[in-house]
Amino acid sequence: MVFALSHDAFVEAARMISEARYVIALTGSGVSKESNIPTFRGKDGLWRNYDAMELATPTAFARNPQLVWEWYSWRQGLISECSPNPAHLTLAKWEASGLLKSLITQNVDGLHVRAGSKNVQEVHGDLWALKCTSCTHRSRLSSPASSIPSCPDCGSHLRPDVVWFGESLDPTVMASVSQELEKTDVCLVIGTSALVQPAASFPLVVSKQGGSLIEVNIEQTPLTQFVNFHLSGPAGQILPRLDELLET
Ligand code: BJW
Ligand code: ZN
Repeated sequence: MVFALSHDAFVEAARMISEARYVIALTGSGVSKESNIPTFRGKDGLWRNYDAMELATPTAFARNPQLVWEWYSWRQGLISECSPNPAHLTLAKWEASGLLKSLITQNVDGLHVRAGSKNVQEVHGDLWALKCTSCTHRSRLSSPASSIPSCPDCGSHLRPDVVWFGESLDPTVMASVSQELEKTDVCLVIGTSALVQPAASFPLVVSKQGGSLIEVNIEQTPLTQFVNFHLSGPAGQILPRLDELLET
């Protein structure tokens, strides 16, 4: 593992990216921090003030749908006021230029898509998508829900189409992710604590098949010991700096 404290380490990481055959990125909530969206854990994280088990589980929703919806509505309002930051924009630029083949995100904020990324796997769902708790109805919100939305087909509660603890990730999305991981020789891991499974294991799949990992984070994570480069700092500064080096 190499900590990028020197210009040389950045140059080496940029070289690794430019010489790779198939580069992908895995992002977490830290990539949206500079867009003013709180992360989950750590200082000022969402779960410093809210208990995850009260909010991000199917049991919590069944017990108190009003409370869970209030939390999601608050986050929808917050996110609708935020814009993609230089980290999202750099990843979109790299995809457009062919450098980045795909993006796997744990985020439900939609900022990668708003930044222009096209090949995005939103493995934990989408904050604006809705699904019925009883039938197969699916729809989308265009503005924050002020109260619990009802299903137009059966009248049951609608819930955000996100992945809560104890729920499986969409098998179609997981199949696409597996295909991407198989092809990958360099994986950028940006702004995730690498604590939540199965996403935390995606980079390990890449490293076990001989690929390389470049981590971008303001802190070390359980993954840091396995990475080739740990670029320490805010993603909105580190990714544009790498981009400058890739252009020279
Ligand atoms: C910056 C920065 C800046 C800040 N620049 N960096 C195996 C072992 C143990 C447990 C399990 C296991 N397999 C499954 C589990 C259970 C569970 C799990 O992983 N638990 C662990 C916590 C122990 N996983 C599940 O339940 C998953 N389902 C599953 O596996 O199904 C099969 C199964 C079911 C039942 C039993 C067994 C298997 C589902 C997980 C769903 C996670 N859902 C959430 C909520 C989504 C909806 C919503 O948003 O409301 O997803 S939880 C939350 O955590 C959210 C995030 O996507 C996810 C990851 O968080 P993330 O993005 O990493 O954020 P943080 O805050 O943790 O970290 C931010 C990072 O950014 C930090 O490192 C900062 O330093 C950094 N940072 N500013 C760069 N400017
Ligand atoms: Zn329904």
